[in-house]
Order: sequence, then C-alpha cells, then structure tokens
Amino acid sequence: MRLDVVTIFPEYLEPLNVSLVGKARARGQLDVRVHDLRAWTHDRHNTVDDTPYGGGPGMVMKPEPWGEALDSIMASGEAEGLVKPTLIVPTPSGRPFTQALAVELAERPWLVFAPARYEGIDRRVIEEYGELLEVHEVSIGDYVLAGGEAAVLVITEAVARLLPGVLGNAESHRDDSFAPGAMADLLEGPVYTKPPEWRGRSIPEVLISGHHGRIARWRRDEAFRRTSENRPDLIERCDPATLDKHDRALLAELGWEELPGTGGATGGARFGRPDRPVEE
Ligand code: 6GU
Repeated sequence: MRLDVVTIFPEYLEPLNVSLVGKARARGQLDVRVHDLRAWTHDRHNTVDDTPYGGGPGMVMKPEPWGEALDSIMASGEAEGLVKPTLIVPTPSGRPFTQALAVELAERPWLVFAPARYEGIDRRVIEEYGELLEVHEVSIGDYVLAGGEAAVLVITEAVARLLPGVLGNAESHRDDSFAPGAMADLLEGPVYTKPPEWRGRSIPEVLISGHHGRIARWRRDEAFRRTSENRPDLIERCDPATLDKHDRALLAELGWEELPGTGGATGGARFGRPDRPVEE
C-alpha cells in the first residue's frame, strides 16, 4: 500500500517510522511519503492560509497549494502505475472513523491524507477532488484537535495493522473490540499473564481450569460486563438474535431488558435499561 501525507508539519509524522507502521515500511509492505505543503507555495513567506470570507475567527487553508500538491502527488503515483488514490481529509466535522472504515481503507492500494490546520481547508478543494476521487472526511472522536496530523497517525495505524502480513499472528484481529465476527460489537474483557500472584492479587480461577468452554463463556461474560459499563450504546444497538440464553440472563442481571419490536437486524427486539438516572 502507498500512503502520501501532505502537511505543514512533516516532523509531526515522525512516529510513522516506529513500531508497527515503521516495521511495515522497513519490510516494504507500506510505502509512506510525507510532503511539506509549503513546497507548493510560490510567495516569499510560503503562505498556506488566509482570512475567512464572511469574517470570523481563525484562518482558512488556501486552495492553490493543496491543488498543486494533490495534482503533483497524483501524477507521481500514476507514473508508477497506480490509478487513483483514495483521499482522506481528517476533520472534526467528518463522519466518525470506525473499524469498518479501517477495513475498507485497508483494501485500497493508495491513500492520500490531507490533514488541515487552522479552521479547515477551502471547501472548493474537497469539491474539486470529490469529482475525481473517492473522498472521505473523517473525525476520530468528539473532541477538537489543533490539526489533523494526529488523526493521520491514528488512521494509519488502524489500517496498517489490517494489511496482510503486518501483524505477526494472523489470528490477532479476530477478537478485536469492534472487529466483525464472534465477539462482534463487544469490548474485550480483562487479560492476565504470569506471575499467578502479584502483590497479593491472584488471577480468575477459571483461566487455569483448562476448561476451554468455561473460559470462553467467562470471557464473553466479562466482555458484556465491560461493554455494559463503558459503552451502553453498544448494548442498546446489539442484535438479540446473536445472543444465547446465558447472554440474556447476564444482561438481565446487569439491568437490561428486552424491548419488543424496536428493530434489530431481523426486526426483532432490542435492549434498554429502564428507570436509569442520567449518569454523568
Ligand atoms: Cl480528524 N481533526 C481535528 N482537528 N480535530 C479532530 C479530529 C480531526 N477528529 C476529532 N477531532
């Protein structure tokens, strides 16, 4: 996979040289190219921003450097036999970045990232390339960062670990929280390793029982407990058709009740917790 990043802070992308992404690059599984947006400016001050039309605080990134940068990067990829990149524009006003989108992006041969600083990029850039390319404006969460570079690091790591051969163990993403599959839409429960006792704390007995069935059941229960506590929205959205009797009993114990006829993939019941005071 080829990955281009256009930024006014190329040093911000240094972490792409370390750890999983760095190793994938060293092995030739990822071809990462970081570009300085100011290379496509022509004035003495290498200006990339200007005041917003209509007034208001902050600055807006000018369209011309972005247009030249993206045209030049697209031409270089095409010269190397690539067809069209997928353009990712990290922005707090984008759609939420999810594991499903990471899986989709991991199938693309070429991604170009356009992280904005200031109040954003002139809208005409997104319109222009939206007519030529697949463009995704994505947010990594409900908070505001000073720029999209940290989001590029986040998205790159989420995508790179899905590339064939990047993770050591091919099994490693099957049980990921949010991965489609067996433990779909549940958070992972707690994990333990040696020593069996640390500072007077032991590990759950079931994990050394050798009963694979009981261990799987315990892990699933813990996943439900953690999801119920930390992400009740995931329980509300869960499809009751994927639950067995034990799951239903545990959810009832955690205060959830089945609501009839409110949807679900099969049009069946969903879960809600009645009479819960609003938590902060
Ligand atoms: Cl992608 N960019 C910025 N600047 N802030 C964010 C974000 C992105 N995602 C969440 N907050």
